[in-house]
Amino acid sequence: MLTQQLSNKSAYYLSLEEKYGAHNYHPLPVVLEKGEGVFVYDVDQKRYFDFLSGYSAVNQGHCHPKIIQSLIQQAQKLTLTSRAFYNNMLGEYEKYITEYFEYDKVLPMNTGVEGGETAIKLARRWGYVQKGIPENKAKIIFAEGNFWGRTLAAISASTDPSSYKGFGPYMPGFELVPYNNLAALEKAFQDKNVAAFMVEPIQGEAGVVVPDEGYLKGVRALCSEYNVLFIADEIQTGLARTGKMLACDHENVRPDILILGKALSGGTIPVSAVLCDDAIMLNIQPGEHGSTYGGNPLACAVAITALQVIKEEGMVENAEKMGILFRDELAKLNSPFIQTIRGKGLLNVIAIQHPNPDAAWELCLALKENGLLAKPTHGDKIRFAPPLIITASQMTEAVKIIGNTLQSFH
Ligand code: PXG
Repeated sequence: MLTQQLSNKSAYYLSLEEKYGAHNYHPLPVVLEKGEGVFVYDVDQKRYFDFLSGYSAVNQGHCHPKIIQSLIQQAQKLTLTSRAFYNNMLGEYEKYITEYFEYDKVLPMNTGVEGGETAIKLARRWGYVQKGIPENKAKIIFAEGNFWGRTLAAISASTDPSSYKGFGPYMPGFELVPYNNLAALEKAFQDKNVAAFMVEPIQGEAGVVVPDEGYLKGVRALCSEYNVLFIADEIQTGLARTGKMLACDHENVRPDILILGKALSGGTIPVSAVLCDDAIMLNIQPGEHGSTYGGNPLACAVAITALQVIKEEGMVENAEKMGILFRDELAKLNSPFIQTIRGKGLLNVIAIQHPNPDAAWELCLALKENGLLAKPTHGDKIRFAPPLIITASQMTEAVKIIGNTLQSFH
């Protein structure tokens, strides 16, 4: 067993979590203590390529110097006021992010799932006030295989039993349609009480499911035709991850409500944002929604810099280029264990074909031994999503590690 190679130090930290922490995760047995750019280091100073990037929270690379500098500078000045008072960072951030993404307004939150909740509240309110949906009748449509977090509303929309099973009762007013199926969506839209369709432009947790070309354009057209809001959950796909600033940009569509999170703070603190135009945003009045930490000055300072460096350092272009290099090099390995390679930009996944049902997990353990961290998902898949600052020579070295690991894999 590869896990037997754990150092005493690592074993100690594992045992602490085992004894004192809830058992709600099943991590790879590696204990990290430092991160720098595309690399992380364990407690024994072993270096690894990080090919998970905190599920795309660390797009800008670990401990990006400029982001950390903003974090430190603002932390020494003012961190939280609550929204009971104004602060000198929130307005600047609101101006910056709304101009960056070309929406009238932003509503700042913290975690991704709160962004999702906020988007749905905005859509329901818009449905009642603007669309004329009768009270308490608003419906929100989701796509099967969606993942947007762990709150009761999020799991109520989930089709994954490990998310929802045993946590009922569930949120009413939610409906599901198959992903990547415009006919089913149009059918669902026949109901006049539908306020919104919330969808990931590429489904991340479902296993990097890329819809057919034209799907997002079709969603946009149907939403416009039936007066339904198009909510794009770009928490994982946004901020340059897929080789465009937003995954919706691949089809040049503009959602009515855009949700961002994760890399909005470059992996430092939880920062999420919901963006939309006045006709939607201004239906919520003072006191009707908020969060203690939402829009705190520390988050605002960090988010401005996290967005700045994406543009300054050309991360969109690099993600696109390195993604192509990665998929090409991986295909060249010609490994009998790789069944499929798919993805966009630096959000990629491979499906493993192997008689052993635990092969993907075993392979990730072997990759770890060889200095590359990735996490299996849905049994047979492995996601590869390094920070977007990865260079061509680093990518080549990383693919070599994957190739060598596959070669000695049985
Ligand atoms: N939307 C998408 C598309 C996501 O991938 C969320 C919303 C929720 O974000 P927060 O910040 O609330 O986790 C995600 C989160 C986990 C886990 O451990 C979550 C994600 C990916 C992997 C693991 O719950 N994505």
